[in-house]
Amino acid sequence: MMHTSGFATRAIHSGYDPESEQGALCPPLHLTSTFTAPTADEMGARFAGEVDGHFYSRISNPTLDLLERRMSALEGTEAALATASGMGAITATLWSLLKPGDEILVDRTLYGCTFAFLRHGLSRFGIKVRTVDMTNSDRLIESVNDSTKVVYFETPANPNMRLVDIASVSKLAHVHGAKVIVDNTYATPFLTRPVSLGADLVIHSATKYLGGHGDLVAGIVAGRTELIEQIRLYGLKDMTGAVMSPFTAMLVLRGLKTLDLRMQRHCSNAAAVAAFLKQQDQIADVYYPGLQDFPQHMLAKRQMDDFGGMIAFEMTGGLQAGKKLIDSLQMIHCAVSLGDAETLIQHPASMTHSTYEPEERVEHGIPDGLIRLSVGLETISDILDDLDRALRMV
Ligand code: 3LM
Repeated sequence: MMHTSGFATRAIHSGYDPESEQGALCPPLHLTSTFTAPTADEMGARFAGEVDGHFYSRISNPTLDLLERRMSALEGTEAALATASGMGAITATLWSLLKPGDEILVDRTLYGCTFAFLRHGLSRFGIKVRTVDMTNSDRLIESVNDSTKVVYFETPANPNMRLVDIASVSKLAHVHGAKVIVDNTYATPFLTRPVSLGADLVIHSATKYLGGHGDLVAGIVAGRTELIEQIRLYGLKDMTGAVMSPFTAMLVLRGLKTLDLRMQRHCSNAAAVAAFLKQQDQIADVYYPGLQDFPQHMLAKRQMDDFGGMIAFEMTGGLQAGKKLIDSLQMIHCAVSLGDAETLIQHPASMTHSTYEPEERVEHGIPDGLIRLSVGLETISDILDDLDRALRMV
């Protein structure tokens, strides 16, 4: 029943019946590392997976279970897995699905630490990492082949906002038997449900919009039960141990209750900020999928229910002007991370994407002058006033 309810209803109710917890409106927090069983046979059967039941919180915990059910209801997947961070979700997933000799094909632009993991993690262990511009379908067709086991991308991509067509990339990857993994952190399931468009797995940094209040670090993977259980039992339990704490799960559950409301405000505030930036002489380019002249505006309309809260832009005065702008803002803080109530601004080349070498940044579409803005939930006139005042000082 719940899977067919509206998005906000699922974010508030799905997977929890207060009657099962003495009527408690809010689900209890299960702070326990281990679980007891009445007999040795029963505990053995739980370990063997012959019966349901918790036995240790690195494998499962009721508070995490609820978050996992709720995330699968929002992403429209059979199952989900909670992890200690977005990087925990990415590493547990990729360590589980790839072995030496396999190939992973990734999009040109990725979050800095994801890129660093491919280099310092997977590549060092005999997994071939290949990069392609997934916005170019001819290049993509040439690049996928039968050794490709995983196709991995972000849409919109952090930090430059490029979009990847989930349906067409999934179709092509599946011809070669590759699994498609989409990092849906920027869009959230409120805007895009990658599995409904053909992807196999969805990854989130729940630190961002899902938590939504800048008070936690967390990750999620969602997809088919068979894949999620493989990631839980190998990537998470044995390889990374990147388990979410029940405290964090409770905070993410609280955040999810307002995801629908918050995303609406993030989107309307960001649309207004993008339109404002577009009119400023000191700004050369604004990258926001909702702008009519955004190169992939039509794809954004097909694949996203609205255009999100993230903006990237370049100033006519280049990096120095961008830094001056950041330093001149009063309400808007200079900080990495995104999706919080507070509007945040940062410089990808020296911060979130400093894991790329300078020449790699050019190749991967991250110009030195690019500035990233995570538009928050403040009163829109205050955000615009702060930007306007700071732009006059540049
Ligand atoms: C950032 N991003 O400011 P955690 N996938 C995407 C992300 O943006 C991130 C992760 C995964 C930022 C973090 S940079 C030092 C701060 C698209 C994180 C990783 O492990 O939960 O941080 O998620 O862009």
